[in-house]
Amino acid sequence: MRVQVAIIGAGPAGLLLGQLLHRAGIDAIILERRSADHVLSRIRAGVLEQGTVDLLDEAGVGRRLHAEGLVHGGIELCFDGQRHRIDLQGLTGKSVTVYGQTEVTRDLMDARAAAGAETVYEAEQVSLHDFDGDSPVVRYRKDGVEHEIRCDFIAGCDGYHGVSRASVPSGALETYERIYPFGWLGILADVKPVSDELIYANHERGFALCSMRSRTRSRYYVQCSLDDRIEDWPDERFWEELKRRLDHEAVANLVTGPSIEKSIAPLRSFVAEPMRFGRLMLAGDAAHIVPPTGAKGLNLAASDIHYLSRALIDHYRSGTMREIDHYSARCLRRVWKSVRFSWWMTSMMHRFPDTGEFGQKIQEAELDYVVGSTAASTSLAENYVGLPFEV
Ligand code: FAS
Ligand code: PHB
Repeated sequence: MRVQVAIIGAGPAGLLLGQLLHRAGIDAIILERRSADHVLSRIRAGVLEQGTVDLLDEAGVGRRLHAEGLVHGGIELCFDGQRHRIDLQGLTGKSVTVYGQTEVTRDLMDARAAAGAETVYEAEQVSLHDFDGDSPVVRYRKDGVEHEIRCDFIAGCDGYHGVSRASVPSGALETYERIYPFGWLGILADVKPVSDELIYANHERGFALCSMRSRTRSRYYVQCSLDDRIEDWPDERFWEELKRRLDHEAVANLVTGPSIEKSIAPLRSFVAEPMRFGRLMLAGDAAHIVPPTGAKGLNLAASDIHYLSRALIDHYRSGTMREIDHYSARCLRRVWKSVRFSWWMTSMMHRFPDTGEFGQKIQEAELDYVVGSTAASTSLAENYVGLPFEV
């Protein structure tokens, strides 16, 4: 089999790239290790930057997003028992849209099926070959049969644990990593959200986040120990701990109920440089990971696909590699700014083992400065709504 682009991974990065290439008349196949149902079962991101919304519109999958997504003009920071609103819209002229990654993925899967573009689910033993030359090859097994795909380019959209970055000779990669000494315990519950906008809470007991998926489905997180297991956190304990980290008004308004999903996610910052090796380009979590505090992971994947789709389209229209040659540097400039913001928000909002009483006072002073300074609030706001896609 021969295609122009072989995409590894049917998460948001791979599906969005497939959709943008299809609309440009470029032939791409997607190979996904898991089943479509498994991919859709993952509960992940919830906040979309305006740039991501615009890209989904460009991909022709914005209808449900605009019908069901919740446009938020602000977020709230809760510390020292008080909530303070950051006016994203007033400070930047931009908003964010609350619309779950699961729904983004579903919309992209539906569009790809409607277009008749091929996705091979449950593709086993995917392997990448000869991407340092002009004729890369991808091999995989499906239902016990070996397959080989010849292509012009491979897009490694297979996440942090994927095969793409692992296929790059180790000497060709520089990696940067910071692992955080805590995790996020998240639950999904069909209860009314505690507030109209997201609440990020700093508390001496640890971080908490009040988010949502709709006006009737809430998403909550509390910082937890990396030693914790799901069974250590029955619903009752979760709700009591969340209340201890929120302000009085939020506690009074909190509607609790049975969790329909519960998971613990470790937090890390990770970047692999460069993001291109010959005719293999990495995108999304395959190249970088951020702690979810800044709501950047999914949006950075979309950012990479903004650059990668334009570079591939330019190649097939111009016959040159001029945009592909700039792909990695363009992505990394925006990636590192998002990595910095996510690290900064995580450092300001969480309880570290060495935070102590002095560290708690410093965090509260920083938060007090941020909410009291137009310059500092604007800096947080313009990073949160998403920095521009630079050319
Ligand atoms: P993904 O990991 O989503 O997709 C990669 C795909 O490749 C997967 O479907 C995988 O099955 C497939 N794959 C892997 N290896 C393969 C192989 N060898 N062959 C074929 N296919 C292979 N981001 C936020 O912005 N906000 C959040 O709140 C948030 N919460 C998160 C919670 C958790 C537990 C995790 C793990 C991540 C969270 N993220 C969050 C980040 C997350 O949303 C990612 O940034 C986003 O999924 C990135 O999309 P992709 O790059 O497509 O990678
Ligand atoms: C979510 O709704 O899952 C969410 C929202 C904002 C974040 C992280 C997670 O910063």
